[in-house]
Amino acid sequence: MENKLFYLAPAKQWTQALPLGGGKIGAMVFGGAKEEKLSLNEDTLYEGGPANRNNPSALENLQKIRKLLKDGELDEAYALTQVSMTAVPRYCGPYLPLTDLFLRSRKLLDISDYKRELNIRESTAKVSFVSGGFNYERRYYISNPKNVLVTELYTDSPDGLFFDVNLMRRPYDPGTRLCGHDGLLMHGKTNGGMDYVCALRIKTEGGTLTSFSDVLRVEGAKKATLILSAATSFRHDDPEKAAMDCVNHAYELSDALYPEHVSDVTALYDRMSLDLHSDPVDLPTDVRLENLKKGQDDEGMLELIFNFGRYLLIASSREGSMATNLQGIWNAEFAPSWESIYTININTEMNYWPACPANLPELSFPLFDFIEKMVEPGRFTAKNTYGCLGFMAHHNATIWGNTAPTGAGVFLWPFGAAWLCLQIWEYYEHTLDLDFLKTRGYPLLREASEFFVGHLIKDERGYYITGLTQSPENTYILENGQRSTLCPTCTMDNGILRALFTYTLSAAKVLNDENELIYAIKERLDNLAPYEIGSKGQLLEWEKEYEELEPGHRHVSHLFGLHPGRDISPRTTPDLAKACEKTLSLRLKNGGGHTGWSRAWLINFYARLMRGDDARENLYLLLTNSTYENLFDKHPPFQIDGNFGATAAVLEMLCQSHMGFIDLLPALPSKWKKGSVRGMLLRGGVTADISWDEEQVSLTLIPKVDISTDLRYKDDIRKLTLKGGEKLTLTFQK
Ligand code: FUC
Repeated sequence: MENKLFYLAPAKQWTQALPLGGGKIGAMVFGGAKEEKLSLNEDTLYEGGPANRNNPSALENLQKIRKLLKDGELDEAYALTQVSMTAVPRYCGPYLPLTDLFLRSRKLLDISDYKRELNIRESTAKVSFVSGGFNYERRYYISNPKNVLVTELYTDSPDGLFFDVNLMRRPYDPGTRLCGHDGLLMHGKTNGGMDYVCALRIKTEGGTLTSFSDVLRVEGAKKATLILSAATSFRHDDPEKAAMDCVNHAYELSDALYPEHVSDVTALYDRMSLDLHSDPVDLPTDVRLENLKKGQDDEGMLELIFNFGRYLLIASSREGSMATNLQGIWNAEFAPSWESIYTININTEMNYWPACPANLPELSFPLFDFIEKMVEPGRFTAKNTYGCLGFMAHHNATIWGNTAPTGAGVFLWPFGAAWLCLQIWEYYEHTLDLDFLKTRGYPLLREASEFFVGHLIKDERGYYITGLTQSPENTYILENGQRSTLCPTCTMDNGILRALFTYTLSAAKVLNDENELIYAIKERLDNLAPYEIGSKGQLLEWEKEYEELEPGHRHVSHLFGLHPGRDISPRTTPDLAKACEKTLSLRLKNGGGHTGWSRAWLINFYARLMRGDDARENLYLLLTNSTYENLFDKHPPFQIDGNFGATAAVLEMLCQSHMGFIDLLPALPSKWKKGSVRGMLLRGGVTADISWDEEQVSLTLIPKVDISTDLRYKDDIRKLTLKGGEKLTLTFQK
């Protein structure tokens, strides 16, 4: 069980620093002995606001653009979308850093025995070193229940601790002032008008606490505790009060804070565990990563990257927090790549792939809150851009639920809300939370489907298509040389529509909802184009076989039906599964999998194709090519989706339940001779513990309610009737 990252030197770069998160507050701990820096975030601090960016010319040009695309006039179609459909203004404001906390130690001598570690089970960072023959220790954590970052400093030196603290962040340092005799308060305002506040208080044992204009100075204390919180006007009318209240409350609690924090996070983290029976390796994490690059096997690192994804979700997606953006909640740049907002043509969805199977289903709620934020703007866009009912979103969104087509190149993709809504059904299937489905989930699914009922048109083959879409984010080339990402239809459209319609209909059945809309959804579902196989044996990405501009493109959108969709499986559609294998090998041959998230998706594909050795090999490639020293996923730059995608993929390798039966160890790599996974959550509300060695596989299932299901291990198929709350253990010969 690998639950620790450790290093023998402070971080020099942000991607070496240790991430901490309490859902709303995020911190990156650099760990310098003499100069410590914590790079801070607050999850609502974004530039911009809830603007209506829908292009008023969109609707009147929609049919023209559809016709141009149908006629192969790709350049003209593209030019018209650029002026008539793209959002005004085109881009959304970025997610912003909050500030940095600096802690400058004084009177330290030479430093030795330095260690910096992150315990991901307890969500706690530690720094320790020796100076002048005495021990110095720091402990850092972010309490979700109290919404505070706590930094505790301790020394056994009889002289005590000497350090200065301030909050400062160039280039837009909003300015900090003193607050009382032991506090600092930083106020700022974004260009969009959002107020933000960071508040800090220091508590000391012994010594003195003095202040300069924007600096607190501790001298001679045996122990010191820094308590910090932050808030913005996105959530609070009075962010200063909100932040100060959290700090003051935590200040009074002192010793009770840490145990509360540990039980809060371990209650989530300990729900499951993975053991690959790896040999223990007592080397720093960065050294282990280097060893992997030299070709060494270290399955412990696979355990660690798996657990790290669970850790990051617990740290960044908690009740009442924002949904995780491209960087979760961690961002140090004022102009981050892709604004570090929500790219919803795979990235945000991937963030939530592990939530249910890793037995953290309730961590999906920030995503559901986010989808609900999109409903009003998404109805407006549906009506004013497409002339349809329902709600929809394009490929980008902000915390204000922007649904207008953002950006210039790849924006006109109408499936953002549809794909996000699939998590609703995943959540319901894993938890059987009927109340949620009825009051929140189903209305969203139904309205997302309603948009497409109105929006789809029939093509000459008699199939429903959108008539204006893209296969994210690949470019096809016509024989006349015109090229575009825009197209009348593509394979991914049908994959998402099949999933959306099927889940909506399943939910309607559970809730006994039957009406005209439900019949219409069914009719659309029955008239979607089938999958096609191309001349190379590959799954076609578009309705015809076109030349692709980038045959190694990082997106593999047409394989949506294999994962996360459920149309294709080696168990039920072996020919299509073969075509998916071929597609993957073509992509990889042409340089595919080069971004972290793309590699993570490949691993999920291989798991669904039941190719365990390929899945494992790609996990190693993710670690060697696309992982920073602090284990953050590397696009580059840092993008968190690959972390979450990797965790989800490991679970897909061990047990699947998406095809209506339990598929035990479907993609077990041959090198994983012995191992176990405990506490995995399957669809049907079943918790599974699996262990295996070279002779035998053992499975224990605990269902929430009575259910009947088929269970499959290789070709051994059994019918099971499970009693709610009762354990059933089965064994199989390996
Ligand atoms: C999509 C991807 C990019 C990147 C961006 C945030 O556009 O194609 O690789 O992940 O989202």
